[in-house]
Amino acid sequence: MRCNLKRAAITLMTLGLAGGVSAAGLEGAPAPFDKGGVKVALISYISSGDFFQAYQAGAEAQAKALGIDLRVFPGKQNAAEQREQVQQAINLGVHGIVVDHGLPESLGDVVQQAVDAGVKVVAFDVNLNNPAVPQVEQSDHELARLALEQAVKDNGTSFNAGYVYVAGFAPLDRRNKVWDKFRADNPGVVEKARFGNVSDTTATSTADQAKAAFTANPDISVVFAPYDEFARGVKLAAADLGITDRLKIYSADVSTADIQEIVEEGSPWVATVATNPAVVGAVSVRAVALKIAGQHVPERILVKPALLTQEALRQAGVKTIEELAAKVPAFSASDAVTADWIPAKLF
Ligand code: SR1
Repeated sequence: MRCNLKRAAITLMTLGLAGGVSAAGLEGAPAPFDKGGVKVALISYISSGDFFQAYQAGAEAQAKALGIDLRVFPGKQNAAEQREQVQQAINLGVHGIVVDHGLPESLGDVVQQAVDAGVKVVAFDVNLNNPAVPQVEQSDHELARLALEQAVKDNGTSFNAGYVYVAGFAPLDRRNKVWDKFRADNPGVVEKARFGNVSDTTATSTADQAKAAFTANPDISVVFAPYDEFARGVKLAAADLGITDRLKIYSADVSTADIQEIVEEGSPWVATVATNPAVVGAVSVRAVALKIAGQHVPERILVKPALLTQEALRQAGVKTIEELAAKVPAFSASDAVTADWIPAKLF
């Protein structure tokens, strides 16, 4: 199912490309893109799950449109391996590296080695605190704010909540700041349980934790689960315990599989706030391409998310991410880090 999703994303995204790219280079582009042979490494910390597969598909489609030879280093949630992959990429002689998530403490020095070697580096969702490394992110504060505003709209300002969080991941830490402020501003919101897990089995491990949390706290009525794998886990737990009718889940991220889980009858997953991860992957590659071409890239590159409620998705009859992209402009493209020589029309 997930492989099909990725294939569908790539097929869609490679149709209708602006063209002009050949093995010899990209017509009208600055050096080194005019001659071709540009190598970029995409080094991920996590590769499993819909978000990261779609992100990679978007990066691959944008790389193809730019004539970039993109080397993908699959993430296995292994910080030591990700470090080594940065070193391998430097040794391969890549022009650029996109670092997708990871732990800043294990990446800082090797990324500096890459920068010192003249490699252009862009980070997605990992704070490397390096002025030479622009950061791509999804406006995580806005994302969390929109989800929590919807929770208040549906449930008022007094409810018992479950919260899914794992510290150390930049997007989750940014969303957590909004959760902390939200609770301070709304003393009627009580965090009864906090749990979470990020691994290659995030959803099922989170489900086990959620079951324990719901059993110990049967009065939880709202769960803030700001990562789609967390939301899937919570939904699984609620179904196993037979409590879907007294729970509402607010999340981040969206995929075709998520849309199906949200709109299905009786689903407790009532809202998510999301970007199209394929668009974020494309933005990351454009950012590194601009840096390789010696052009200006802002320090922070934001891709704005949109609120998707269960009600709105059902009303619109949207069943897939492609249908969503056709209806919500932000899901088909971003105007972040573009240039007239970059083919950016990916859908
Ligand atoms: C473990 S971090 C997971 C998050 O990374 C991306 O920012 C996605 O939005 C996902 O929620």
